[in-house]
Amino acid sequence: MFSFFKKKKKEEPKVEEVQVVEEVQEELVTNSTPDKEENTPSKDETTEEVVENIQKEEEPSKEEAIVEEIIEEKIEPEVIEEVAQEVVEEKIEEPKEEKKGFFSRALEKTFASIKTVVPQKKEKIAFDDIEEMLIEADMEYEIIEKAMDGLPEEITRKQLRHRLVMLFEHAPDVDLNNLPKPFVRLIIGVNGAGKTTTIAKLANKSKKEGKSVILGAGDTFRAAAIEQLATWADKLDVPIIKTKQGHDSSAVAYDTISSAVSKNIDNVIIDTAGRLQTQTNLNNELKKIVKVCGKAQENAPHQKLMILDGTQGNTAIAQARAFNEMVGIDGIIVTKLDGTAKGGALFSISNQLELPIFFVGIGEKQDDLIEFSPDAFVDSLLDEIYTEEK
Ligand SMILES: Nc1nc2c(ncn2[C@@H]2O[C@H](COP(=O)(O)OP(=O)(O)OP(=O)(O)O)[C@@H](O)[C@H]2O)c(=O)[nH]1
Ligand SMILES: [Mg+2]
Repeated sequence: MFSFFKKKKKEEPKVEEVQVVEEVQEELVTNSTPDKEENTPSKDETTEEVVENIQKEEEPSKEEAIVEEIIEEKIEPEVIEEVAQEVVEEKIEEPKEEKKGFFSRALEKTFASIKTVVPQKKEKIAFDDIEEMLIEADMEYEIIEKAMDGLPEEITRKQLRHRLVMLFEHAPDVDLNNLPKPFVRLIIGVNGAGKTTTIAKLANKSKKEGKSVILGAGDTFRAAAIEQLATWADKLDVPIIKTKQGHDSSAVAYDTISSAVSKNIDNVIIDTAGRLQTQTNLNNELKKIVKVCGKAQENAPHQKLMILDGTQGNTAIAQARAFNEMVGIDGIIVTKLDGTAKGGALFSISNQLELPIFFVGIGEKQDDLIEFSPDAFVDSLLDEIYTEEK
């Protein structure tokens, strides 16, 4: 009955991915960069070489050639020098808000809609009411059916808890004690999903954990996007690598990682322009960024994180699936949960995509990011409708 929940074996890499890895490995052997060997990067030269090599390797499509034309200019070294700052280790004050019960506060709207179905806390709740409650919370019906398969007419907290927690079986595939240095995260998603704000939150978290961090302003399509991230970098007092609007975003990614390597920085977080899964040019650009990251550091980006707008509920799944096919996603961050009654979509998002949810965003400020815990999430939901503690 539970075969549905069984964790799928890790998918074999796609042919395209294997080719990219092989190409990058070949390149690393034949063209090892002076950055890594001498710790004294000649940034402009190396970036130019790497980006050019990538361009030569690929036979660009017609559309791609147009994009390349637009973004081909290299980063001016003085721009990089101007913005590269020393890392400040100073810690940001811990948030006062206690962690306990944070989901109840963050998911206020979702829980309010659940309570329209189950207004009174009970020891056992009718099957139909649970089903309706989960529909109200925007959990996909297909998932509800499978999750509730075989449950009795009256369901206890324990029975339901077991089934709901099982939906989040895709635990993060990261050994936190053995992270590469720098640890490179590439942030991707559609327009306005919350990418740039989430980067600020992740950088803030890094600092609070005593880790150094550098940001890469890889959204080079809008000047305002570069400014937005630069403003956050300034506020959080973290270094940022940026370039001018219209310049090559993969070059920014390369320089950010190179800078982190030479300055021994722990974490790299790279922003990207918002894009739809249907925009071929932008998607080719994204593939190129991924490839260039691997040239700057082996296996980078170590995490490709998809940012999903929580207010879109289940409709975000199709987007994420397309991006997953495009570049391979390692995990999800769901934003704007504070402003939606669709919190139940978290179940479907994780289960359908077979990906872990690493964090959820619950506001616009730097501290409004919660590490996602399936247990805490399910327990706070059940606290709203069941009398029993466990
Ligand atoms: N309430 C709330 N607002 C958020 C959250 N995360 C981001 N926002 C807001 O959503 C809007 C878009 O956020 P951005 O970080 O600029 O999104 P983006 O994905 O970088 O957008 P583009 O660069 O235009 O693609 C901003 O007004 C943010 O303040 C969140 O968790 N909760
Ligand atoms: Mg942005």
